[in-house]
Amino acid sequence: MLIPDALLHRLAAARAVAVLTGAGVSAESGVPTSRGAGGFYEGHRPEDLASPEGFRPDPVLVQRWYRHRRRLVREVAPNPAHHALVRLAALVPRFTLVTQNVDGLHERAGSPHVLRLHGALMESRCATCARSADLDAGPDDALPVRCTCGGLVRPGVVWFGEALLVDVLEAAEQAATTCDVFLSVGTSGLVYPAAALPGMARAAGAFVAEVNPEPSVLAPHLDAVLAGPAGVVLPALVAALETHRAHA
Ligand code: BV8
Ligand code: ZN
Repeated sequence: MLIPDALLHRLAAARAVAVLTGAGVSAESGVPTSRGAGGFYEGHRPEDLASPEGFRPDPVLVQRWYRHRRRLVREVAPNPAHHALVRLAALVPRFTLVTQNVDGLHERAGSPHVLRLHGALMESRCATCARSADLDAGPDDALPVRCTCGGLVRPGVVWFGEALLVDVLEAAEQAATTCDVFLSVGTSGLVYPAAALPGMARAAGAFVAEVNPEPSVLAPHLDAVLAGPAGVVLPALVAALETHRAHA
């Protein structure tokens, strides 16, 4: 995998690097992407289930979907893309990892201080009293899972139509607008406000590149597009940077 010289030089000279990841980073761990083939559940699109409007009329279906995803995530492991981002962080003075993913794989790979824009799949709480409650409690045929207060249990993720945590989003925007290099990895660039981050970085003068086997909607507006799977491209990028450093 050839890394563009322009990206390598900007990375080698960078004081601050910010990375935004999407579902594509976890694809090689076996976690289906939202818009890929495996994204549908019993014929439903994720954006139809991952919202208050999807949960209210059919909490059993939505709880079953999240229990299924939590079981899957427990069985998968971080892939070379996650591990490469841990190595990259050690090569730059200031590194910020922002993720749209809720699977917790960056944390399991050892990335510290991950800015999780859309929350955490493995956390769950009561939709009424907000106390922590176990979404995996009881058998599937006893759904819906309820809190001791009687409220329905929901996953600890940000649904479509719900606001992101203000402090997390502000920290992500701060990182995007103060970095020298911004990498957008494994995201289709369709979900806002996360999808606005690469454009904000570029407007603030950063060199912006994406890593994706398919060009995202953001691709035409970026400085470089590395066409390939994150599990191949990111390790190659880190190796090239380490070599560049050794000969500098
Ligand atoms: C908000 C948690 C405002 C849940 C997620 C109309 C009506 C209502 C809202 C809107 C609307 N129009 C726009 C909106 C805003 C909406 C939005 O953007 N909708 C989109 C669909 C148009 N956004 C919101 O609602 C956000 N909130 O705006 O609030 C507000 C303000 C104040 C008060 C109240 C409200 C909330 C958005 C968060 C939604 N939650 N996740 C859950 O997971 O169950 S988003 C969900 O989608 C995942 O987090 C996932 O990450 C994301 C999809 O994006 P990607 O990560 O990019 O994944 P995707 O599958 O799309 O793409 C994968 C990419 O990987 C592809 O490009 C593929 O080529 C690539 N790939 C594949 N293999 C690999 C690879 N890349 C590298 N390597 C590989 N091997
Ligand atoms: Zn409750």
